[in-house]
Amino acid sequence: MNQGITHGRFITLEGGEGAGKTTALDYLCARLEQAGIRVLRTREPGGTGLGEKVRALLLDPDHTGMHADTELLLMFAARAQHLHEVILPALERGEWVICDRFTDATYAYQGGGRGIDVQRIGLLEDWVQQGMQPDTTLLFDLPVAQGLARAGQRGALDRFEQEQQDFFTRVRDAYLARAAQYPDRFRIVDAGQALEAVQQQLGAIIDGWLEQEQKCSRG
Ligand code: Z5A
Repeated sequence: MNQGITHGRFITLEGGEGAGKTTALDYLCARLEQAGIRVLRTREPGGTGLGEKVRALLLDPDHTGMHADTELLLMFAARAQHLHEVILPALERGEWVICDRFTDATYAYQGGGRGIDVQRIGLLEDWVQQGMQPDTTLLFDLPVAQGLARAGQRGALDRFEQEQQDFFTRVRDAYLARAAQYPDRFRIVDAGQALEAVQQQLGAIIDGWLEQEQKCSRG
């Protein structure tokens, strides 16, 4: 995290529906813990008692009339609590925080998907995060139809999953635009491949992180 805190690492996982983030989190956390790194696994929206209640409000398919601004503000309300209660304290303890979605999801879903002006999102980002950004963001990218087919095998759809394919196409485009805008922070994972091939890509990324850690600890 680049706000003067030099210990701990803040890694976020992003992607469209069914991209395999949750599956990848198990693998990532296990590999890092095997290497002796203290890992805190969390998610957005959610990650705190209060945030999980906000998540339930956001995903509830009964809330068909939720205004896009309400959705945006609820995302950042949950994020403020998550940052102060969980993420920042863990980084200060030297832990690696691995978070399933963060603010890039807001740019992708509320910006790309809902069409909210990115400058308005940026105002809230500055207010809540005060310059704080993830160290690394892994973008799990795959064709929209492939992701929807994977996610569709899970039964009842939440409020976001009920959106149409063009919504998810805008989400994917917005994610790819973010990755192009911040190439130093983003790593794109080809999530359309079979699980083993995805894990190979992740393995190479993790090896790179561990090498960096060794160099830092040697001074
Ligand atoms: N949201 C937002 O709008 N704005 C914001 O700022 C934030 C979030 C933070 C909840 O997120 C919603 O919140 C989300 C965006 C919005 N919208 N939706 N929907 P979420 O992350 O909790 O929910 P999700 O995106 O629906 O997660 P997901 O669909 O579960 O995707 P995933 O975690 O990336 O996938 P997965 O569960 O690991 O895998 C899905 C299935 O595919 C599962 O059966 C796996 O076994 C299978 N899978 C995984 N990898 C593979 C490979 N490589 N091959 C074949 N099958 C695979």
